[in-house]
Amino acid sequence: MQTTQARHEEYFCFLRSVPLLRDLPEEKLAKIIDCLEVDCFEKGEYIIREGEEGNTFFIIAKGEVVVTQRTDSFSEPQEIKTLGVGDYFGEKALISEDVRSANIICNETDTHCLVVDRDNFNQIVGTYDELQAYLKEYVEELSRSDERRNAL
Ligand code: WNU
Repeated sequence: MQTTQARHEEYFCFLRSVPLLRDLPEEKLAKIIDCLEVDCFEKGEYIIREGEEGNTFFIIAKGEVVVTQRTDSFSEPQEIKTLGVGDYFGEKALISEDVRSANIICNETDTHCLVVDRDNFNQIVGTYDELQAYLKEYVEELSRSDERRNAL
């Protein structure tokens, strides 16, 4: 069995490798580790569904996901990008206080995501201005690209 300490060290190293979190002080990373859960998905499983309410933020620890979105030009949701280890998603619904704006579909069997709920996300991001400003900016950029592709 893995000890709490070993788990802590493993995630600590991983979170340090995530560009978004790289510069966070050690105690913030420790706090994230204490409050995260790990969810596993199979290929084809929907992790997030466009239009649903969502209260979680995800970081990919293993595997790959695809992002798809409905647009007014096609009947089926269109693939807009793939995300892999160290990438994250689900921040937009939390920051914009809106429903999920795209689908996130598991693209590789045994994909692992670290999941942080809204309260913990707000506590972590809300107390770190640079991170908050960065994410706000990025979410606005996502809204602009949604408009450019005529997302519904
Ligand atoms: C996009 N438009 C929209 C991605 C992840 C993180 C960053 C891009 Cl900082 P949500 C659906 C999630 C959404 C985003 C993610 O899908 N997403 C996009 C787009 O062009 N969403 N509207 N690209 S991947 C990505 C930048 O995380 O958050 O909670 O759920 O709306």
